[in-house]
Formats: sequence, C-alpha cells, structure tokens
Amino acid sequence: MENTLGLEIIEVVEQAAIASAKWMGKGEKNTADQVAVEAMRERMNKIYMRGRIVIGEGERDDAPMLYIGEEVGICTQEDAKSYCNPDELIEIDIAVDPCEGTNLVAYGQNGSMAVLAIAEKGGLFAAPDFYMKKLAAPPAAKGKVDINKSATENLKILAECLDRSIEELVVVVMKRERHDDLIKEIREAGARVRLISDGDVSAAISCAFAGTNIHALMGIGAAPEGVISAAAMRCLGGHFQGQLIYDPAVVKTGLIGESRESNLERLKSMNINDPDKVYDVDELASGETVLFAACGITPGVLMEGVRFFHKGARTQSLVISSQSKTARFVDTIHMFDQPQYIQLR
Ligand code: VTB
Repeated sequence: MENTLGLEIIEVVEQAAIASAKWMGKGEKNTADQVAVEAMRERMNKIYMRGRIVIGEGERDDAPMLYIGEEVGICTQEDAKSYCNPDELIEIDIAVDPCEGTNLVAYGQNGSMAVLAIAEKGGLFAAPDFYMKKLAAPPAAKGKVDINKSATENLKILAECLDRSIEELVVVVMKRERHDDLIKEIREAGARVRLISDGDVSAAISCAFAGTNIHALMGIGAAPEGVISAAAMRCLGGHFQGQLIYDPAVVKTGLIGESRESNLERLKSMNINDPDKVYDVDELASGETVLFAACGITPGVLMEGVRFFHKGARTQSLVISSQSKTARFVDTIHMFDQPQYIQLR
C-alpha cells in the first residue's frame, strides 16, 4: 500500500495546502476550507486506488465533497472500470481534514495544515461528529499516562518517563472556557501551558517528536481530529487516548435540540454502545497498515507553511508510515508555469 500511495498522498496534501494558503489572512475561513477540499478531492481522484471517505467534511446531505461514504480514486469512477482491475486493489478507508484550523488560515496564524490518514478498510474508527477528551504524550510515556488519571498525576508520570522535572514540561491546551479548571490544575502542578486557539492535530503529533518542546496535549477537541491524530501517533509509537463527550453540560456538539439523552441515542444508532469507553491508539487506528500525511498551510511546530514566489510555491510535508516505520519530511518546490530553472529559496 505504501509503495503505491506514499508519494501520491504527499501531492494530495500539498495541493490542498497550496490552494488554502492563497486564502491565508483573508478572513474567509469557509473559502479557505472549500478550496482545500476541492484541491484534495481532485488530486485524490487521480490516484489508482479504491478509497472511501470515513472521516470527511460531514454527512452526504450537508457536504457536497469528501462527505462520509464518498468513494474516491480512479478505480471508483464509472469510466475507469475498463482499465482498473478491482480485484487487484485492496479497499482503503481515508480520513481527511483538508484544512485543519480554518480560523488559523483565515487570520494568518500558525499551526494550520492539510491532513489525511489512510488504512485498509475498517482500519480507522469512523468517529461521530462529537467532541473527544484527548490525551497525547511522547512514546516514552505510552501506556503509562492515562486519561482516567488527573492532570496532576499524569504530569508526575510524564516527568518520570521523560526524566525531567514537572517544571520543564509543556502541555498544549486549546484556549476554551471548558478548559479553565484543567489549565489551573496544570499550572498548579508546576508545568507550563501553551495555549492554542485551534489545531489540536498538530499539537498531538508534536508530542511524539523530540525537540518540539511539547510534552502533552490535554483537553477536549473534535473526535474526527482525534482519529487523525491517533493514526499518526500509532505509526510514531506515541501515546494517544480519546473518550467521546456526549454531555452538553461539558460541551455542546451544536446539534439542534441536543440533550444528553439524544446524544446517547445517536451514539447507540452508530453502534457505540459504551459511550464512556476510552479508546486507545490501536482502537482509533486499528489498521494493519496506517499511513498519515500532512502539509503545512501556515507555519507550525513541525512544518513550514506554504511560501509563494514568482510562478511557484514551496511546501513542507510530513508522511508517516506504519509499514516502513518512517516519518519523512518532504520539502517540495512547485513550479506553476514551467520556469527555465529551479531556484532554491
Ligand atoms: C476542534 C479541534 C480542531 O477546531 O475541533 C476545534 O479539534 C473546534 O473546537 O483542531 P471548538 O468547537 O471548541 O471551537 C480545531 O481547532 C480546528 O479544526
């Protein structure tokens, strides 16, 4: 799977990032998202594969493109049946977030990226559009920190695993009212908090890379983003746990007329019978082969953002594979108009 898809998915996230970056700082988050979706879908449909979107832009009725259940790839198109041999290709599931951090792009802030994860059919948890309590930590703390423990306890464990003092630890938390107590607790325990306005996928993955000075992600973000983060953490050997939040007293999902009961009903209808279950990384991204790709739209901790120059752009992407056990940073110069020569900038 990796051999055929590895390079192509870099281009998928690159194209989405370039399209979205053109809207950087323009204050129009919906357009920044829409152009990324279109670019991602167009490039994806040129790949020789049989793909199905499991995490996407929404339900079919609400999202015209990259909706949940949409089939993508050349071999899912009617006119390609003549030269595609479906028996030759495994079916794959794809989770996409073409513009992770639309506000960040719209307001020219750091940390947005185009991102996707792939696994063989059934290999990614089809998370409902709910919130998720998340805990991400470096590989050294995998299975030792626990989302059921308090932030204070987890910081003690983390400090031990990383052989540091708690004061040296940095925890990323999304700046939201729902996290006020959590932020207070982390500070009281002695650790430092890096508040972000959006983009917790990038924050989660950063935990798995030494040198980012990010040691944990704590708090509540969106569940689909949790699955995408888990796919990367699965490949990187990092810690990731997620627990769905269905109580509107904690955070409202935004569904019309929602209540605790109606949310529970909705989860049941999706065959989620234990709503309090804590999912670990291997359950959120259970596939035998998992691939992850991201490309910076605006600059971030792990990747540069898109930089435009005369008739071209330069991007930085990250491709992670559970199969080859690699995390590749790919620096690409894109020439829009056949220049005479390539200049490194
Ligand atoms: C979360 C987070 C994402 O949007 O979904 C957030 O996981 C929205 O949270 O990374 P609120 O509803 O509390 O604003 C992102 O930050 C960007 O998609």
